[in-house]
Amino acid sequence: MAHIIVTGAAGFIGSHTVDRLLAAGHRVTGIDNFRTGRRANLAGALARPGFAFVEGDVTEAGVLHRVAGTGPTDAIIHLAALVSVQESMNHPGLNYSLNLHATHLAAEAARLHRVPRFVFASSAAIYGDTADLPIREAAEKKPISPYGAAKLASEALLLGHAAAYGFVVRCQRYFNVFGPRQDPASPYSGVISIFDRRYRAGQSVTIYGDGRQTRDFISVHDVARANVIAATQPGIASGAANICTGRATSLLDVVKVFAQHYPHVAAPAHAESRPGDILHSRGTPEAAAAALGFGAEVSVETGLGELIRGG
Ligand code: UD2
Repeated sequence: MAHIIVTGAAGFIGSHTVDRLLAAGHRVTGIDNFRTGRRANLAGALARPGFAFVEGDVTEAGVLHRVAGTGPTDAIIHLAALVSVQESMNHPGLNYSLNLHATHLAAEAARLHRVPRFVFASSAAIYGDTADLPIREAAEKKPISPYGAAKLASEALLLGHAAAYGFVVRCQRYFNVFGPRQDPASPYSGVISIFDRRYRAGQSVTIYGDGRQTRDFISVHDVARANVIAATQPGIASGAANICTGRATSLLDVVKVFAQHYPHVAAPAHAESRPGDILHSRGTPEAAAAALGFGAEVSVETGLGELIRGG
């Protein structure tokens, strides 16, 4: 049984990661300031004896330091972040505080308290808009947003710390994550969370463009499993890997699944493509398989079915 600190524990990916760690018998200390995370996401975890929760802001020096100083910690899973690319465009300074400075503070907590493992929520956004698909880890990194830039800078910071101070860092480059608890609040939220909310309300969805654009949609259950492996499996070395399925799913395919479940909802409307929207994104899953023994197991159809049934 390990003790793991999870930052951003009340968030979409954080809360699923916490649930999976607890189910595997680990002890978890979760940190969140509820900026975008929700207490309701931790309802299951808070009822379990292996879970402790600290309400706090990881951009404040001392918060993680204090938590890591309370006893031996086997890993930090750092998921707390400004999660919206659009918000990073509007507020780059806030983005660098949450997505880079907080990484530095978390890395320092790992160094000072001799935490042997560190798992970081990186993103496919570090690659930018590449036409060279599927995206390999060695591809050129050309972020096109403050969000992508901060994630890329955080990777460099962490891998430098890992090499200098002798702990293991895994940078998890998530592709398009979907599943229960994803927040559909903004027009720039993940498309599946927006579609789910609208179909539930009996409202038709809007497809920007012809719907043939594709993404590498990965279930949050697979992402949480990848985090647990990276944090707890023995014999893992530092590095970065795509956390993806390697498969392309079009928006039309996604809508087809929703339409089967909601036959009475009107057909989607089409609108102009979003400026700056990329047509296709898909990653190579081989590096995660080699480094972590991880492969996605939940198909988009299965994951969507679970989401739609209320999961
Ligand atoms: C964005 C972010 C990515 C991540 C992801 C959420 C960028 C560069 N990347 O990527 O980092 O946060 O969102 O999983 O911003 N769409 C519709 N109708 C809608 C909403 C979206 O057709 O109501 C389209 C959208 O124009 C795009 C596709 O669906 O072509 C996927 O959109 P998304 O925002 O879920 O994901 P993505 O890959 O653009």
